[in-house]
Amino acid sequence: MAADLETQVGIIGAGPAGLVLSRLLRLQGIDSVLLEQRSRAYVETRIRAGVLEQGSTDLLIETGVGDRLMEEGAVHHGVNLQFDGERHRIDFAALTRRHITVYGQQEVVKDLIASELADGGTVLFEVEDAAPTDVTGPNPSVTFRHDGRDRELSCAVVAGCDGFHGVCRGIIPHEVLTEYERDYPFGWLGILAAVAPSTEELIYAYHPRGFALHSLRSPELSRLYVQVDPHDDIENWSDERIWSELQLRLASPGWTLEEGPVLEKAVTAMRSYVCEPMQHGNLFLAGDAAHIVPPTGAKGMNLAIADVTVLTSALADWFHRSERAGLDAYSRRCLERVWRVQDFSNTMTELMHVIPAGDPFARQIQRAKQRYVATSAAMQRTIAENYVGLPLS
Ligand code: FAS
Ligand code: PHB
Repeated sequence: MAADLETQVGIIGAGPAGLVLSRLLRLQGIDSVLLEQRSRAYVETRIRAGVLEQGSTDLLIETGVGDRLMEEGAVHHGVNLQFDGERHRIDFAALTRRHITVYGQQEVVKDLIASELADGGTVLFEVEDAAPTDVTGPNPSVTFRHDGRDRELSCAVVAGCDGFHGVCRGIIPHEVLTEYERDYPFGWLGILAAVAPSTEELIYAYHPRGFALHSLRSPELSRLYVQVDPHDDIENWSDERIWSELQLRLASPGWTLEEGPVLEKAVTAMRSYVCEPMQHGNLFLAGDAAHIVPPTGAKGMNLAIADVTVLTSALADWFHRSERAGLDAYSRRCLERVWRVQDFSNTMTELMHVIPAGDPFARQIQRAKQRYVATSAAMQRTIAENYVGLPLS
């Protein structure tokens, strides 16, 4: 089948990684085509992450897709870590002079898709069987089906932005791939509730019954999570049971948690994963296609954005100046940040969760770490600088 579509960069996946990459490439005068398996409505309503590092919001604003983010996003200058009912505020402003913004991932996706289409970009939704071919040869391409037709996208580079369950990582031969994995012995049950947040800043709470998180989405919408067994069935969790656990785990003297109708609820397993390298020939993985972090550090979406800023710089060198050094160093450069973020996400996860059937020694170490967080400015600075995000390279 001859290619019936041609571009410079074929992007598989229209999540944060693929969409930010397409935007950044456009600003570099590099053409791309986005192939997404789901519908536009699905990707624009899929509830996921909620926290943007300052580096991410600065990038979205500087690249012209941050207008609604500036209007509707909530800038936060601190976060609360609570241990056994005692709340400790990590003061981002005093410790880092940087901030975070709470703005749902689906809103970021909406803004990026609108921008891409307004600029005449090519985003094909409901694509089936996308498959990179010849990524180590002279004629890379992506074959796929769309609107009942077999099609082929000819491109110089394929960007695998298709998430953890995508197809691109599988293109890298096993003999060159190293995979690092850690499955946590718990998951998160997350709810979206139609009630005004009971807090102005996020609250991460350790409680003997399990971790809980109070996040936000808007003045009318709250996003909350409780630690559950990773194999627990959402059917076991009535709205009443969820709110009861949240009341117990988030309780703090003089503070009230307001309840409201639960609009959505789901259980998400928690894992860490990294594949090395993140590239093979002219295939480059970015975002969840290459790595997964537990959401305790609020990093998944931000790490995807960091990857594609590195990839864009390397592709600009290659397409504009025929210099391939940046592409050859892509994995190495991304993985430096990936492992820093893995460390932070793992630290936050182990600090805040009840380790099921954990050994008493480990619990004492956890208590000592919690006390250290509560009392040490140095430790609070460490948490603050990682949470707001290290500057994008
Ligand atoms: P994504 O998974 O977002 O996007 C990949 C895209 O590729 C999807 O649209 C998918 O439909 C498409 N795709 C997959 N296979 C394809 C194929 N074969 N052909 C074409 N398209 C294909 N992170 C946080 O920081 N905080 C959170 O609270 C949080 N909650 C999460 C909850 C869930 C249920 C999940 C799964 C993830 C959560 N994450 C969270 C992590 C999440 O935000 C990711 O880090 C972020 O979406 C990464 O973005 P992408 O790499 O673009 O991957
Ligand atoms: C969210 O708002 O969905 C959220 C916030 C912080 C996290 C994870 C999820 O660490």
